[in-house]
Amino acid sequence: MTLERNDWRMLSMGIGIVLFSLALAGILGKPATGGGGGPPPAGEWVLTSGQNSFTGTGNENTDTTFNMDINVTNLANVTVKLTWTDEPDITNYLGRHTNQPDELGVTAGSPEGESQEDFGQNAHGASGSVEVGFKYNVTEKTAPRKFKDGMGNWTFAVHVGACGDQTPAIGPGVIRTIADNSNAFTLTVSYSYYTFVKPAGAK
Ligand SMILES: [Ca+2]
Ligand SMILES: [Ca+2]
Repeated sequence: MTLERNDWRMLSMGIGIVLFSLALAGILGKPATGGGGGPPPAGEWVLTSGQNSFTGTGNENTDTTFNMDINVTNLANVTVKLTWTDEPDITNYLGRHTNQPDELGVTAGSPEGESQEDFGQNAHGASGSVEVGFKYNVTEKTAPRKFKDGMGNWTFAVHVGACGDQTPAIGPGVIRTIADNSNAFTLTVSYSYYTFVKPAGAK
């Protein structure tokens, strides 16, 4: 009788130990991210982004220039986007006018002297935008070579071209045209590059 009770106790204790061991293995055996149970990686090359914006107002047929340094290695791409919104239609005591579209453009020059430009018109009553982009051959695999393409001083010129005037809705000669001689704009320079990120807690 005593022996049987001890057997049951030993058996349930054994099962308990096995269950506890399995639970422990489940916790400890969880593989590190991407490690498959091996040692955790020392770090990885991650695509990181940066951005800078310029605002201004340009008169008709003038250029406004900006420049900025991009001091990172492994530059993957640079996107330069110009946006603007033409002034709203004017309605005065002489009647309603329609603000005809403006033409704006941007020229972007890389430190290596590569240049790209784009021009466009806004649709009536809507904002306009033009964009140019530069791409560089770098991936997370080649990033350890620390490419310097695109690193350095970039130049940007915003062109405000022909600005369509506020024309009267019922025809010229009856109501005078109101001149539109300028426009405000925003130039946004966005770029991405590979940077080495160590795992949390690593030295
Ligand atoms: Ca206009
Ligand atoms: Ca305008």
